[in-house]
Amino acid sequence: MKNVIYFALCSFVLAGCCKCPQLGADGAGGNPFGHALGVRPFVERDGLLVVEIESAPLADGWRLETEMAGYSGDGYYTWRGPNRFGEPGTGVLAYPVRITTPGRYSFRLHNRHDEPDHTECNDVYVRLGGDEWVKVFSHKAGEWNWVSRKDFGHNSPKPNATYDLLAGDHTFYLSGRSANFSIDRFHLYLEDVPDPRNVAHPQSPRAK
Ligand SMILES: [Ca+2]
Repeated sequence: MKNVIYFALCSFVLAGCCKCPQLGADGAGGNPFGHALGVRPFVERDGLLVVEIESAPLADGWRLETEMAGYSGDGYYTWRGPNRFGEPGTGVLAYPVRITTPGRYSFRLHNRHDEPDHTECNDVYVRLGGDEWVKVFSHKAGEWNWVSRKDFGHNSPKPNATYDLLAGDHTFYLSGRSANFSIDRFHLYLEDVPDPRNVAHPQSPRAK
């Protein structure tokens, strides 16, 4: 009996509890270190930094799409690989940034998912430099939105995503987690920045 329970538990964990429909298994592999090396960083100005997701080369499992209006830039990336619950580091996208004003930055992903159950298919992994991967999720479904909360597990606080950043260069990494989750751009901003989540903000310039 104990073995049966163990097998059932393993199957549940391996399959993930998400009901997201999945396409194929093309999310496997990819460059685990992203493409940040040799890429000029985006430069923060006046406490705001704006980066289009599609500024990074596509990694396995992500697709550049344009079907859902409301995005900015040339499109958005959708995770078309399989669910990667408990498996960060697949389809790594790398975004080098240069901070000139140190402080506590809010991190917001302009994102969308259309799963009727807003608790499903709603997340991606985020990592700053060599830190741990953290699941960042949005509970809003059916529209582009900026909800970006860190999830440290069941019964843990789920705060809005923030990062304490020193002046200098950093790299943010994203990797696929939930099938069909779409990401368009991200903003990093200090508390006193006016209208910080407006998609009309242009992408930040790259360092010379
Ligand atoms: Ca975009």
